[in-house]
Amino acid sequence: MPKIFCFGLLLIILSAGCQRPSDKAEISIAEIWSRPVMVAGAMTDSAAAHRHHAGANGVVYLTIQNSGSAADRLLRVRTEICETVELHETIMDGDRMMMQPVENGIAIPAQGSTKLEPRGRHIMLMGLRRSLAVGDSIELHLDFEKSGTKTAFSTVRQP
Ligand SMILES: [Cu+2]
Repeated sequence: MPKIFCFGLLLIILSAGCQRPSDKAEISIAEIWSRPVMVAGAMTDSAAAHRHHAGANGVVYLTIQNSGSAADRLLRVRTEICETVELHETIMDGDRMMMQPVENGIAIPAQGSTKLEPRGRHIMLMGLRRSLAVGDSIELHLDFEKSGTKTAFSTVRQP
């Protein structure tokens, strides 16, 4: 075997041994659900519904698990079901509960999980294009800083 070939092979074996799985985030989505929302007129006249009910909003709650050894971050969410999507957190203004957009995404710790749940952080579906009925499934594309895009389906159910 030529010397140069042996050296190349050795390099490949060494570099394979040097791979560090510890530097990766391993994201999975669990317990993903949405509240039902009636968008009046959505079934009969979609154009009119769009004009009159563009303000109808939906919500998505979920648990994001990270079995990897690097932290990750949910940056944004995309879906066809509404006009825009925002990441929100719930804050108290005196005894009034309010929502505001989350700055810089939502962190998911290494070897941990982040829960978006009622009265806390959530994914806000702004300007729904149709009603969300119990049993419906909403396709969502979640963009993570390290893990790229994950597709998940939120099931509409009663809280
Ligand atoms: Cu909100």
